[in-house]
Amino acid sequence: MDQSEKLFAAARRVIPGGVNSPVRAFKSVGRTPLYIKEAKGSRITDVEGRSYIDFVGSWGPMILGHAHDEVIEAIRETMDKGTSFGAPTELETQLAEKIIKMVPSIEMVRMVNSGTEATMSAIRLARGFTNRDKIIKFDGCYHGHGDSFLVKAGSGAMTLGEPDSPGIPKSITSNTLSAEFNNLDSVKALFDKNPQDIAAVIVEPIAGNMGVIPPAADFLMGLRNICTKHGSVLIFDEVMTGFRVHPGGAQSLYAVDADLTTFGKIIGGGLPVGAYGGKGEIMAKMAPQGPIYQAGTLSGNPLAMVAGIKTLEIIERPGFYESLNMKATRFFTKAQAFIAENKLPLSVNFINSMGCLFFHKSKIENYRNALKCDTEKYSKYFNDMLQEGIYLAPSQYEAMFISAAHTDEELEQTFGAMKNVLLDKEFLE
Ligand code: KE4
Repeated sequence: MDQSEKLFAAARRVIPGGVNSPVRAFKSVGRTPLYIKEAKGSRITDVEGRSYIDFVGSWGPMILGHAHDEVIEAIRETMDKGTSFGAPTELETQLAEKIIKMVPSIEMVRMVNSGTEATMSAIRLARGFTNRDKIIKFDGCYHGHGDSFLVKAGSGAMTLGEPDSPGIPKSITSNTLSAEFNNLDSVKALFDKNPQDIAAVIVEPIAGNMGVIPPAADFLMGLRNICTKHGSVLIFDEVMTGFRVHPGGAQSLYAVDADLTTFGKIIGGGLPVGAYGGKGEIMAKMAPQGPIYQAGTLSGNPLAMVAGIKTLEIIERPGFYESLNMKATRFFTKAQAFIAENKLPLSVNFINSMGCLFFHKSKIENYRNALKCDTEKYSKYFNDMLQEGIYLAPSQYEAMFISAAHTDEELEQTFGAMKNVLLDKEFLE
C-alpha cells in the first residue's frame, strides 16, 4: 500500500469519504486520490515524491502557478501582523477597489469566504431587491452547494451522478427553475409561465462545470435583454471565469453587463475568498446599509485579501493575458487538429486558458450533449495521463486550466503524452 492509500484510509475513518470536497475523492476515475505534499509553479508533488504537471490548479485559483514568490512574500509579511481581526482593514477596501476598477459593471462589492457563499448571497440579494422568489439556473451549471442550486447541478454533483441532493426541502427547490444552457427559448418559456415571479437568472457565462462550454453567439446578450425586459436580476457566476478568461471577466470578453457578479478562486490567490458585487443600487440593499442580511467571521481577512490583491496586481501587468492566452490557444488548437487528423471520437472546447477534452465525437454545447460523454474512457485517459506525469481533473465534467507557469516545453510534453495515450487502440474504437 503506498503512502496516499495509507493516508486515504486514515482520512476515511474521520472525514466522510476521506475528503473535504467530493470531487477530490477520485471516485469517477476509480483510484485513490493522490495526497499532495507541495506544489510550485506548474508542478504538484505527491507524498511519494512523484511530480506532475498540474492542470487542475486547485480548480482554477492558481492562474499564476502554485506558490508564486510575490504572493507568498505578501502573505508572509501580512501574517506577522496577525491573521484575522474581525474588524475592518484597509486591505479589504484595496481588493474591492481593484475588482471595481477591473470589472466595469461593478460599483460595490462584498467579500465572503467561498464561491458558494457568494452565489447564495447574490441570490438572496436578488430576491430581496425584486421581492420575487423564483430563480432560473441552467442544467449542468454549478454555483456551489447552496440549497437553491443543487438542481441538475454540474461539477461534483454531475460527476457523482447525483444531480439533486437529499436534505433540501422541496419548498426551496420549487423556486428554482431550470433552463438549457445556450437555449434562449427555454428561458423565454419559463418567463412566459412565471411572468412577474422571477427574481434572477444566474448563469456561468462560460460553463465550466459540465466540462467547458462557451456561450452561443447571442446567448448572453439574449439573457441580458430578457432580464432587462422583465425586471429580473442577471447574475453572472464568474467564480471560475472571473480574471481567468479576461482581466474584466467573461462579461468583458463578451461585452455583456451583469447586474450582479460572483467571484471566487483567483481573487483569493489560493486562500479562501469569494465575493459578490454589482450595481450600487442593488448592492446598497445589503446590511448594514440596507435590510438584506449576510455576514461572515472571516470575510475580508487580511491574509486572503493580500493574496488576492497581489494576484490581481500580477495579472494586470502588460502582456500577462496575451502570453497566457497565446500559449493556451496553441495547445488546445493543436489538440483539436490532432483529433481531426486521426478522426478520434473526441472534441475539445476552450476559451483562452480553460478548456476540456470531451469523450464524445460531436461538439458539446449543452448539458444534454455532455451527458453523452464516455466517462469510462475519460477515466482510462485520466489514469493513463497520470502515468505520464500529467495531473488532470479527475472527472470528465471539470475544466483543464493552463497557468502562466506552464512552459512551452511542458505543454509540448503534455501534448505528446496525450497523443501516445489517445492513439492507444482502446480510444480508436
Ligand atoms: P466554492 O464554494 O467551491 O468556492 O465555489 C463554488 C462554485 C461556484 N460557482 C462556480 C462557477 C464554480 O465553479 C464553483 C466551484 N467549482 C468547483 C470545481 N468545478 C469546485 C471544486 C470542488 O467542489 O471541490
